[in-house]
Order: sequence, then structure tokens, then C-alpha cells
Amino acid sequence: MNFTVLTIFPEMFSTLLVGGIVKRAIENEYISVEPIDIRGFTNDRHRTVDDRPYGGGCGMVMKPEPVAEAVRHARKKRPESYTVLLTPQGRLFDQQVAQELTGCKGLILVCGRYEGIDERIREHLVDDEISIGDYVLTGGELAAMVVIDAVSRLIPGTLGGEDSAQEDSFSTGLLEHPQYTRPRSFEGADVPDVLLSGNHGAVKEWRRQASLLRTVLNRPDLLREHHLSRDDMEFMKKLQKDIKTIIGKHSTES
Ligand code: 6GU
Repeated sequence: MNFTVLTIFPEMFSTLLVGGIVKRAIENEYISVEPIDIRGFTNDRHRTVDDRPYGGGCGMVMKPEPVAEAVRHARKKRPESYTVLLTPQGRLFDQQVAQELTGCKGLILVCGRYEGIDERIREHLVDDEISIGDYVLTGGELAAMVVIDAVSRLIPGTLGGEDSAQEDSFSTGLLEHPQYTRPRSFEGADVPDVLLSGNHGAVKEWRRQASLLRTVLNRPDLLREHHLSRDDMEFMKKLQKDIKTIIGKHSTES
């Protein structure tokens, strides 16, 4: 998969080459990342990419012409690519969207800066708009790197033999269970006995219950969308009962 990135800070994307799985995916040609400088599509001496907003207000808006030229250039070079604008006004990026984007032949990622991008770009020149979360970044570059990272690791081969992507949080719909490695005892904290028992059934059950517990505590919203098995339901009911017992004890104590 090719990621063409339209940005006024192409150098930011060299951080992808510092290390890790994305670097390896580039080296092994599972993916390619090509940042293109939007300023290269300006015609004035100052290479202007922004201007004041019509109607007034603070901040600057990205001018449409250089962005439009950059998008057309990228599309000509990669006609099969899907064009995505990174903006806090976009639809929310999640594991499902990442999975969906792996189906694209290539992605052209348009990074907005300043207070925003001229609306006519959004209306006429992009296929999709994505936000990575409910907070405001100074530009779309970090968001583009998040998309590149999350999509790349779903491309078969990039994780190097492991099928770990299938068991990720969110692909199962629950948060991941805790993981431990050696030493068995670390600064007074021990690895749960069940993980050392060699009983695969018991390990599987412990992990499932740990996932459920983490999810209900940290991300109860995920459970509403998730189908729980009979065993899951039994565990949750027992949990509810245990909690009620604890609350009951507290209220009789105080
Ligand atoms: Cl895609 N861009 C910016 N500027 N801020 C964001 C974002 C994108 N996603 C979340 N916050």
C-alpha cells in the first residue's frame, strides 16, 4: 500500500524511519510513504499557503489553490488511491475504519494546518474526512501518522509472522487482557499463578475474564456493542453480585 501525504511539513514523516514495525514495513516494501510539500504547488515568491478568513475572525485558513494542485498531482500519479482529509471535523477513526482502509489500493492523506482548510477542498476534492479523536491538534500530520501506523500493521506480513492483529483490543471488541513475562516476581509483585499452571483452559478463561473486567471498568461503552457469551454473562453476573456484597458490607460498617 502506498501512502502519499500532502503536507507543509514533509520532514515530519522522516520520524517513521527511526525504527519499529512501520520502518520495517517500508524497508520490506509492504508499504511506501511519500510526503509531498504543498508549498511546491504555490506560484508566488513567498510560497503562500494560507490567507485570512472571509467574514473575519482569528487565525488563518489554508488557501484552496496549492492544496487542489497538490491533490491533482497526487491523483494523477496514483489514480487508484483514496483521498482522505485529516481534520477534527471528520468521522472518528477506529480499528474498524483502519481495517476498512486496508482495502484501498493506496491512500492520499491531506494534512490541514492553521484554523482549517478552505471548504471547497473538502466538498470537491476529497473522498473522505477522518479525525483521530475529540481533541484539537495543530495540524493533520500526527493524525496522518496515526492512520499510517494503524493501517500498516493490518497489512499481512508487516507484523512478521505473528498473527497478533487478530487478537488486538478492539478487533475482539474488548480490551486486551494483562500480559506478563519473566521474572516471576518483580519488585514484590507476582505473576498470577494460573498463568504458570500450564492449564490452557484455565489460562484462556482467566484472560477472557480479565478482558471483561478491564473493559467494564475502563470502557463500558465497548460492552454495549459487544455480544457476550453465556460464560461471559455468568462472569458479569457474579461480578455484579460480588460488588453488591462489598457495597452491602460497607453500608453496614458505616
Ligand atoms: Cl485529523 N487534525 C487535527 N488538526 N486535529 C485533530 C485531528 C485531525 N484529529 C483529532 N484532532
